[in-house]
This record gives sequence, structure tokens and C-alpha cells, in this order.
Amino acid sequence: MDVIDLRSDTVTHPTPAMRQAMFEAEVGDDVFGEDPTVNRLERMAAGKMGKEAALFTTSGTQSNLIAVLTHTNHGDEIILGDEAHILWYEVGGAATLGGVTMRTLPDDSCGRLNPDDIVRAIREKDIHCPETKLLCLENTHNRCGGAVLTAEYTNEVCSIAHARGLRVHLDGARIFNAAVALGIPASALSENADSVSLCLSKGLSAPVGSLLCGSKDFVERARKFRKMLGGGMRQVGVIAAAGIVAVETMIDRLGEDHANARRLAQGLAGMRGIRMAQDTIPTNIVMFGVSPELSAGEFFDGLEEAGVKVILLDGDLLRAVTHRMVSSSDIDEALTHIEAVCRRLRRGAQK
Ligand code: TLP
Repeated sequence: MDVIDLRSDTVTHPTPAMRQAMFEAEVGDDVFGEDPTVNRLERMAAGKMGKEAALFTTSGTQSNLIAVLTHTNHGDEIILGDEAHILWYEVGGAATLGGVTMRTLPDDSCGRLNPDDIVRAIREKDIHCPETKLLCLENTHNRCGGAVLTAEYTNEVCSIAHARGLRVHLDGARIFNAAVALGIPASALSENADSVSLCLSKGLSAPVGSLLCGSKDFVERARKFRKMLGGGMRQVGVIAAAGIVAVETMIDRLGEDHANARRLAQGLAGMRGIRMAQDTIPTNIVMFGVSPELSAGEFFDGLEEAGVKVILLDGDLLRAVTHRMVSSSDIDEALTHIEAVCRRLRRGAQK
């Protein structure tokens, strides 16, 4: 049975060009700063994000944690959305290892925090309160269905934070999806944030790695935290080489994934038994559920049996993510399976 894997864009495999680049990579000891391939990738990423410097990290989770550690002191407070990846899926590392309190504000359906809420959440200097140090944004927004923050919105909230002495970290795990959706350079989305993390191992198809970008001074301090977390790697140019190919060749094609996500959503929207959780599909993430008379768990199991892999989230939502390894005909095939499972469950529900 052919499996159509829509669980995440993280399931993408390296391309032949990436494997070739890995094979040929020039390497050195990166803890000594001597890996030419890593140094090149870091320069490229910094350039793409409009920053002075970048740090190659093992994962998006590690990049976000290093950003929190670098921007804050133990006992500080950070502000982030109640749907933020840092809050939901990073094992609470910011709190446990960073020692910060996470003050959440409601994310709207587009992954935005209300600017007035941000202003109200920033603590006055008071002996009773932690100091608010950092605001975290996410673009695209994972739990908000791949929603895109515009440059105008990002710049507005960065100004609000900066005017009150806060730093801004942008979780840009899928920032290139946002840039492609908006048709602007990614740097326009990150230039006013103090740090931005981007992932190579999602839609860009590299096997491993993220980059944390910021000022020279920020990256120098971040490098020390990476070492503390055991993320100082040695001849890691073998991995960075794939990242270079990813940045050079995989960004422009992300629009295909967005078109396939829309194709999937259009097919789902016309199906009896399916409930769409999003009005529009801005990038490569599609959130949906089943109508109340059907069981999301049984639907999910039925899809698994039919070879269509998605993720079952809390609140009975299902998430499908498009990527380089699913074509438009795979989407059509997935829709056929989904419809069959729906029909079977509907028949069962009527008995
Ligand atoms: N997200 C993964 C899972 O953790 C849910 C996925 O499949 O979408 N920021 C954002 C916005 C992310 O979506 C992710 C990964 C990360 C950070 C963490 O990246 P990794 O997996 O490299 O630690």
C-alpha cells in the first residue's frame, strides 16, 4: 500500500542534490568555528533574514530555547500566544531550563496577538512582579493553520515591544512559507525582530537543522548557550551542506505545497461529514474535523488503514501538511480515501 504522509513537512527526505553536497562537503571542527560549510550556511541564513549573524542549531526547538536563554535571565517573564509552538510542543523548556514564566495572550485565528493586550501584559517595575523581557511571535503559525503574519503587523508589535524595552523573538520555523505566500523577501518579515529562528528540515526538505539569526553580539552569546545544551557539533558541515542546497533551491517551490493544500481543502470542503476548521488556507497546513455525529478517533484510524497519514490534535482536529513528497495526484488520491472513510463512518452512524 502506498502511504500518503501528510503528518508534517518534517517527513521530507533530502534530495539527491543534498546527498551529493553532503558527500562532498568540506568540513572542520565547528566548535572552533572552523567548518567552512557551516560558516557559509550561517552567512547565507543571516543574509536571508536581514541579520548580522546566524547560528546553526540542531532543531527549531533548540533555536527557540537558545533564543529565550539569550534574551532573558532566570526569573524573567516572556509574552507569547496561547497557541504558540514554544508553549505547546517544546516540552516547557523555556520554563524548565530557561526559568522564565510564560505569560500567554490569546492568539486570534491568524496567529496574531492584540497590540493592546501586549501593552497591558507588560509588567510595571514592581517588587511583586517578574520583569517582562521578551515577546515571542510565530510565522507561519502552526496551530493557527499555517497563518501568515504580515510585515506591517510584525513591525507594529516590534515597535510596541521595543518602545517598552522588550526584545522580540520570531519563531520562523516556516518563515519562507510566509514570505512565498506574501510574495516578499523573508527579511521583510524578520528585520525588526531581535532574533529569528528558521527551519531547514520542514518544507525545505533538509534532513536536519535550524538557524538562529540576530545581531553579532546576540549570536556570540547564543553560541555559548548552544554549547551548554550539548548542541556544539563538530564536522557538522556534512549536514550544513544539505542546508545550503535547501536554502538555494527549495524556497521558490513552496508555492506548489500551498497550491496542494488549497486543493486538499477544496476537496474536503465539499465532503459530507467533514467540518473545515479554517476559512482560508494561507500556506501548507490544513486543519479540519468531522461533523458531530462522527468520531474523530475512528475517522483518524480509518485514514491510517487507508494509508493516509495525518495528525490528530487536541479538540478532535486533524492536521494535514503538504510538502515536496506529495504531488497533486497524491492529494486527489488522499481525497478519494478520505471520502470513502467518511461514507463508511456515516453509514455506521445511521445504523
Ligand atoms: N513543529 C512540528 C511538531 O513539533 C508539531 C510540526 O510537525 O509542525 N516552531 C514551529 C512553528 C514548529 O512548527 C516546529 C515543529 C518547531 C518550532 C520545532 O522544530 P523542530 O521539530 O525542528 O524542533
